[in-house]
Amino acid sequence: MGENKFPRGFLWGGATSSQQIEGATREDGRGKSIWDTFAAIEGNIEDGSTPEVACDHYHRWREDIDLMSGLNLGAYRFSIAWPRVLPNGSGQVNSTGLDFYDALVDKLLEAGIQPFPTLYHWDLPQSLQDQGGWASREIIARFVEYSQAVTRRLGDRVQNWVTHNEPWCIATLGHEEGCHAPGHKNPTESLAVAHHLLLSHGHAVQSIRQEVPGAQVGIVNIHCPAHPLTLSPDDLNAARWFDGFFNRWYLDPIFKGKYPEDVIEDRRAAGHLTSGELPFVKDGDMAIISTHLDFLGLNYYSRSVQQKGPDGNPLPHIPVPENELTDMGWEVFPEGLYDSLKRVHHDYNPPQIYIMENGAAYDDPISPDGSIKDDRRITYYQQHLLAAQRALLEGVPLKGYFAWSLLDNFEWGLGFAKKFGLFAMDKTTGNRIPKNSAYWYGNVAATNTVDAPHL
Ligand code: IFM
Repeated sequence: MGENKFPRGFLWGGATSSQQIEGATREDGRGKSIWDTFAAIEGNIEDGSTPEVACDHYHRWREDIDLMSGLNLGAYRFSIAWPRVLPNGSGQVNSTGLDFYDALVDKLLEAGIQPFPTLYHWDLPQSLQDQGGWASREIIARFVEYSQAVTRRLGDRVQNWVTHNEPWCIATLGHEEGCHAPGHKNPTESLAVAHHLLLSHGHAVQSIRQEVPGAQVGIVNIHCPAHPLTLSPDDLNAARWFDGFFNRWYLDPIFKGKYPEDVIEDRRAAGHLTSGELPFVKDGDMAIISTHLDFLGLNYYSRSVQQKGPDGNPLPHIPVPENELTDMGWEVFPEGLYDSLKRVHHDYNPPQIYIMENGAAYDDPISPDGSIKDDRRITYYQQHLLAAQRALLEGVPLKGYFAWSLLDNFEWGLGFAKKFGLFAMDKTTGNRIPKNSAYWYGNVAATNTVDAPHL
């Protein structure tokens, strides 16, 4: 492997999700999702936008695959909208909804692009939320039913499957902080939600393997290294707390079959649990959650610097002024990707790892010559890829990298104001406009080499 060269067969991909790009939320029998509901409530989405049209990918998907071919991509990570497949969450399958993914998969394969579908990237059917959503144990059977409907249709062509995207975000942002759908602020509920997500993941892994012989199955977790602001015992404890709450609460059950004791104690001390027992865990659950995986998808954006706050609890996030921040307010910290890969490999040893999301939000204008000079995004990608390559050279079984995101899209509670795309989208025409980072990334994929950007 040359200095900046990646191994032969390394997969270069782009990533998106259904609710963020598809639009067509009322077409062809699609049911309502919790994000349709959440976005319709005034004040929930910072720029007042909704995902009703989004990037209109539901109609422009052929063109979007052509964009990926133009970038020499070998893989595409997208998600399937549960409400398109089962408009009521369960029961009658909407075959027109599945037709969309069927055609998408065929065209991807024709273009030599491996499909990496994610079953759940946050767009729960509203009717299931009305029955308790992820807080109810009933949802597990519904998720398996949904995963069967999808794998029975696509499993003859799709080998790589992801169950959930970022359970931490679903549990914490959606059920503890309330800034994501369904907008609940209930820490006790969020713990049950996390457990039901993990348990539904374990059941779905088993079901996917039954339906798709030879399937490669994984889950995608967001990973965020926690660093203490100072080496004081309080700050060190704050960093331990954050790491437990964000990373280990998900990785320990999946790979070790148990929840971390220190986090259980943190939650009990905070009053989120009445005792050191987890009331939602039943006999046999942990064995199902820790069903062997073929790969772990790791999403990385930034680190978190932790400090004990005035009330004794860790402060949520300390920006480090000397480092650059992206438009999300997230510190650019490429070493954190190297550390995350090494840590996950060392502590959990998944057989294969894919970086399933990595990227940066920056808003760069269209220049008079029509180009979008997003140099900061190119530098971000370059530095993170070099950090990933360093981990690879040191033995981490990293198999591929998916840039987040192919297109500027609906960035959840922040609407369309935060732009992660390799392609921008003209608001009026919906036309895709390549940014300079798209050309740069296309060259990385073509040469399997991370060149220094010429800025
Ligand atoms: O846009 C999101 C994506 O849906 C999940 N991971 C983080 C991205 C950036 O916030």
